[in-house]
Amino acid sequence: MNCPAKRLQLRVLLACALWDACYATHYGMLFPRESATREIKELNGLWDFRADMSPNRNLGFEQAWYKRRLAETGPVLDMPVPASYNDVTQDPKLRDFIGWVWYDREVVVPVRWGADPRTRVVLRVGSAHYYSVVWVNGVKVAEHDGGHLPFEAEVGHVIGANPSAPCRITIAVNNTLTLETLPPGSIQYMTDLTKYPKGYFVQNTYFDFFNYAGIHRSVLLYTTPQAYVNDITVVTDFADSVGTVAYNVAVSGSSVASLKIALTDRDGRCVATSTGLTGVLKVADVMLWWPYLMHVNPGYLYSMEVHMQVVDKGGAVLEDVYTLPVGIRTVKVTSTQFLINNKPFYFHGVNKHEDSDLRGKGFDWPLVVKDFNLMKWLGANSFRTSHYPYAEEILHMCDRHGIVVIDECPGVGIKDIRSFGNASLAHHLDVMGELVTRDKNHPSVVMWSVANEPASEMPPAGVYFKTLIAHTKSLDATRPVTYVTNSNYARDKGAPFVDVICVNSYFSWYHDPGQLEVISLQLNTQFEEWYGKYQKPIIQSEYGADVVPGLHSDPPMMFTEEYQVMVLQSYHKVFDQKRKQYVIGELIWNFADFMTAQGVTRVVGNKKGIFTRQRQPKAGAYTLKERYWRLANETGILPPWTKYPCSL
Ligand code: GCB
Repeated sequence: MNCPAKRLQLRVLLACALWDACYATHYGMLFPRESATREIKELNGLWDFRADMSPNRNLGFEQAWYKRRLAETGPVLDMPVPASYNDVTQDPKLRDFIGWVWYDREVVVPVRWGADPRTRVVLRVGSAHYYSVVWVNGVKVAEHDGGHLPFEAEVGHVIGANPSAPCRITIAVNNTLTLETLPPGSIQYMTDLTKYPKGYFVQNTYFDFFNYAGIHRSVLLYTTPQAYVNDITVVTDFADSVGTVAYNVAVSGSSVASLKIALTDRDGRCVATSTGLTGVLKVADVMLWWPYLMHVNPGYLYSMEVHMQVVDKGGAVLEDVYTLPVGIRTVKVTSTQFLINNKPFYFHGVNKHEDSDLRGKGFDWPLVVKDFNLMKWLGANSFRTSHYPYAEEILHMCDRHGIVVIDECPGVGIKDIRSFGNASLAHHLDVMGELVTRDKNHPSVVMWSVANEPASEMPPAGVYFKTLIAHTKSLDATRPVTYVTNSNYARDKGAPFVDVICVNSYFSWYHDPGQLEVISLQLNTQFEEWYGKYQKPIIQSEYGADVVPGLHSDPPMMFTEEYQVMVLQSYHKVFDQKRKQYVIGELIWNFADFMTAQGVTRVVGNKKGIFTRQRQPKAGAYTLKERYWRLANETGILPPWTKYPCSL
């Protein structure tokens, strides 16, 4: 046997043996997909809505609003789902509301769903910010702590009680942030009655984006058989021209299931088959998954069809079919490089927010498609999901287009020492579990980020991040883990545990404002110190400057288009020296302007976008576009359809 083949076999054996170590949790949150055995009913559109404006925000629970139609409890508003509720009315009290809001609507469910005892009916909320309680026909079915990640409940038993009756879904959502939520926040009561009315309180947050709230992603009902494919995990590898997909399938509702697994290529040709809950699919002449601008054919995906059959106690055959897109690729980190498929990958990308006019953080396909078109126009090959997990539909787009993702959890603004306590850590570990379970199969996701700019110099930060990073690695041994820092290299307690240093800096903006000439020296010092101390590859995970679009000055002054261009160019000169050594990426802050809380440093939001909030380019966008296409030309292979350089 030749060496690469032997190495591959060993790696496959290792992959099988390490299943438990690789993916310790198996509570299954497969993205709902229709199949021959699964149906979906989308519940998006207008819901009735009522904010609980009572002084203690608890009237809804005291009066049990979930027991009848919300419209019978008092005045309701039309509220679109998905959307943040904050910006869709003219009411400042609703824009800045803190506390419980209530949604409800009636749904017509196919009678056979409720009537058939072999059908499992699941209600799924893609995300609701922040704390949610869900009832179906007045029966509580779910409670979930945390925005940005999906949660589910089996509701067949409630619907089945009266299959032909309309089904009322009520969702109460509370956006209050405390020192133990992620992100953390605190409620402050203003008790000086000479300055504030009685009972006045504010929500303090320690992050720089608006605390949009409501039902932000799709609400769905979907079916599976009672015995069903609950989870699938794939780990991919290759040697020479042979790819491998080591898989593990978790089945629920039956202990004996027979499985047929078939992997098909893009043209629908079956390239590998298997049976059994765990196994390895071998793919000859493999088409690897490559990032955008690194290969002529980026984002190549196979389809893995899992076909499960069980015979239930009554002798009836139950079948379930689930098809998972699979990209075959590897990720490795050395002390100076980030390797995808063993080739150096340089992140030239952006940081984003889920944020837009009117919708706030509500999922919106036109916005998603526009943003992907803009990223590709820019020549960006990657982004970070600053500062929370994005919608799964966005990750599917990344898989298909070859856009590389640093997947960040909502650990942003951990600044108060009380947010390093046991309860906070326990919740943080849970959230990482939910995130890894949701996103582990996306080839586009190449690294986990467990936090953004925590107070990593505080004494408890060392133990906190050591535990959190070790836990994340125990959930997924196949991807590097980082957190994003901006603190002093020598006092950063978590840095010894990360695989890649991600550092944010705003030279000549927050420090030495207006002094463009100091950027190159200070940035050079930053890189040398971090690398000198840790010998790990570094990503400049944020840099930038605010621009009020249309403001100009020469010589450049802060907030003008020219100043942003100068900041970018000054950083780029240093990146160009250091990327020959250990700098493995640069992510601009930010892709687009976004809304923040009101404050004296924010002019209707953060204006560091290279695009406006309406996605129109500022001068900085052209500077970056020119650079990113040049970088792509040097380091990658441009797809044949690319018009570069004529399109510049
Ligand atoms: C940062 C934060 C980001 C802010 C940005 C800024 O370091 O990570 O959330 O928006 O700076 O513009 O201040």
